Amino acid sequence: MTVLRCADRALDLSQPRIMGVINVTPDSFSDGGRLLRAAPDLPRILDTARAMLADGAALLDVGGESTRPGAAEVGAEEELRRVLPVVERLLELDAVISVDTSKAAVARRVLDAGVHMINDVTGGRDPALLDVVAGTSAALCVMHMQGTPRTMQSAPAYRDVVAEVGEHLAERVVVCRRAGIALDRLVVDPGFGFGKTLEHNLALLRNLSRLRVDGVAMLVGMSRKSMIGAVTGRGIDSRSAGSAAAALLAVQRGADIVRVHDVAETADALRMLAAVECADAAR
Ligand code: HH2
Repeated sequence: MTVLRCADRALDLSQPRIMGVINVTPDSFSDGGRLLRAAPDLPRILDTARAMLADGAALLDVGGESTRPGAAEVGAEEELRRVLPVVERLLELDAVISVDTSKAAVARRVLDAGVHMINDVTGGRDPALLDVVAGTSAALCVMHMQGTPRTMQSAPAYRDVVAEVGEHLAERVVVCRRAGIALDRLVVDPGFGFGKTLEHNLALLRNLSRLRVDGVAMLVGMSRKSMIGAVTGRGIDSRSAGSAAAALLAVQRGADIVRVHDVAETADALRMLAAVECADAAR
């Protein structure tokens, strides 16, 4: 997989890519309420997005519903009220614009508006969402989650987390292909923190290369999550170094795209990796 087809954009994956997180929610775990007042704060969102691109992001992921453990569910109308005006503006920028949604109705409206990718944390559980994406040439990210955001952290349990998540991702790829979405439009994601304990998350990161599905891009999101807090002992606002280290470890183990809040720090970490690998290749 060297190119991910995302509607009219082609994302070159011969080098790792950074996806910047734009949460237009009142309650996201790390940045809720920053970009949404009574309505989306469009000037501030555009400034944030431009800064992320200048810092090295190639994709921007816009979310209108928090998926943090126990988060309240949001209706499609409210989700669209939050994300649609935002994506309409972000589409002016030179980036792959993704929308983080599990609702077919939301996906349809934002794809009509021109977004390049749908990021579904339920991994395409709703066949209607797969049909909507299949009817376009946009990309789709399918993530693994045990349970639902409301229940997922109550008692996550696996026989063998690496094998089970790997099997699930391979199965979702088959389902997506049957629905009519080609391999070069698909992205898989092990879903760090979604129905996983710290030990599960660390095992997945350690064995990330085993989770790859042939011919399919891989995305990971660990940025600022509780696994970083548990390892470093730091609060949400002080997890950028731990998050950049986790992104680096993921790229070394085969991730193509890292979904992060702190783009500049992540880009520096990946620059260091590229410099070392280039020097290695030249020897
Ligand atoms: N994590 C979050 C949201 N969406 N999508 C993918 N593909 N992978 C992830 O790991 C992932 C995701 C949670 O992070 P965040 O968006 O910062 O928080 P919230 O869900 O509270 O808005």
